[in-house]
Amino acid sequence: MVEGGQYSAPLGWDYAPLSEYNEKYRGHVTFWKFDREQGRIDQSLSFAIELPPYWQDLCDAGKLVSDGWVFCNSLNTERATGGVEKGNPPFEAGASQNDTDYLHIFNWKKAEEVFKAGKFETIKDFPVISIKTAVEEGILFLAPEPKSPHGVDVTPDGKFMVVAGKLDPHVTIYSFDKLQKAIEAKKWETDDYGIPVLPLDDVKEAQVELGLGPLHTVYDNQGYAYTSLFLDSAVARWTLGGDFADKHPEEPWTLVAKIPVQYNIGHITAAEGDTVSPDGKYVVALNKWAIDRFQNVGPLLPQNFQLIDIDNTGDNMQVIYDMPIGMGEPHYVQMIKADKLNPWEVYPEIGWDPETQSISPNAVKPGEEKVVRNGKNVEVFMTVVRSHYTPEHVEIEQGDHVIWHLTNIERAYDATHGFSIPAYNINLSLEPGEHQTVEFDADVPGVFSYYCTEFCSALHLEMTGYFLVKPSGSQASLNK
Ligand SMILES: [Cu+2]
Repeated sequence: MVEGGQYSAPLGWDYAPLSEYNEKYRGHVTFWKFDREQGRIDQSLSFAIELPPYWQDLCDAGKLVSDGWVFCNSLNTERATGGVEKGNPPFEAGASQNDTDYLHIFNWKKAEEVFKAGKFETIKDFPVISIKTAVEEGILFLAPEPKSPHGVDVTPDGKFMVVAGKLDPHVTIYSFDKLQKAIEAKKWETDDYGIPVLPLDDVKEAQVELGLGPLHTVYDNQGYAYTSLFLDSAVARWTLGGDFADKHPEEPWTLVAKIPVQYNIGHITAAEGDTVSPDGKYVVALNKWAIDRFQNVGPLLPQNFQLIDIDNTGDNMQVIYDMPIGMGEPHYVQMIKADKLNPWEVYPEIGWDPETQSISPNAVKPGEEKVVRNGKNVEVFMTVVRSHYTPEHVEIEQGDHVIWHLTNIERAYDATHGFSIPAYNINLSLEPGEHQTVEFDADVPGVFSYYCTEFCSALHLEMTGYFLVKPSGSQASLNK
């Protein structure tokens, strides 16, 4: 997994004044090893690459022919350091002076070899390949890209990298083949840090003028690309070239149609559009603003998803569904075929602990419910089923330490129960077969209802019990 560092700073969170920005501040990209078997990041096989203090942003991995390579955008190659309050140009102006920023091109497979050969420094316990090593080993190259880019998106065949510069009305398409030829030809200048900069004209395949504020690009199965246009509030459909040129009737690298969305689209997703075999049919526009699209229910407006039917050629795209979402801007969405999901309907066995993915040793069987006291420790073993808890009375003393085991013994699909003791801030959801244990000190005396928080049957309100906490004995109170 590849992670751009975004804003530059001295590596390892060291201090350095902004006057030493060029020398001491650095960008970086981190390559996290993902262990598929464990479903976890393996930090022992992860490393970073030191980069100039440009702001490395989004990345996309190569695939098929470009497998083993990674492409990352950057902005603020001007190395502006802000300080509007001191009379300096604000970041937004200082970082937008140049016509181009740098596409960062990494040979990550080679970087992994260099890392495994021990050619790195360790900064705060994390391995970092230096710029110098990355250049010497042929891991890192730059190419100019239109100013203030955001999305870099590799085409389904892995042969092209599409970059959208927010302040340029075009998308720029790089050819992986041309990048390789330019690298082999070693015809380059270098940036201030000695990194090869491949000439744009040598590596560019095409530029397509789409409109204002292009951000991100996704793909369908008919050789079309779809780019979000932030300022136009539109989705642009355009044609891919290369091997895709036979899939559609239009000229390659041509704008075919634009469909308006409401309002200001940011990210965009297509059905399996990031893969080597996109599904086509649908695109979702992830809109950053909703403005007057929905009823005003207060200053925080919803954001907005719009589903676009793209299952037809030419300019017949249609917005077919409009959905407000009550959260901040989602930054990535993947649309995958539902038949790829194969979730459990209920947990595999009664007493299942979802955290250990096994039957809990404290799982409670029907007929074996009990309350066990051991000094000040009280363990409750409880079953949960429509529509009662067993036991329905749990009586303890103030100051007891309570370990409460709950097993939902349901085997019916969707038969979820809740368990709540609000005064003790306890609130569980127990899916069919699930086991949970909660542990707390019963420091507040009184009578507390515990009850189910899922409407599980006509007698759901009757699914309750009493948790009785007797005040500490009068003798104990006198002793205080
Ligand atoms: Cu219930």
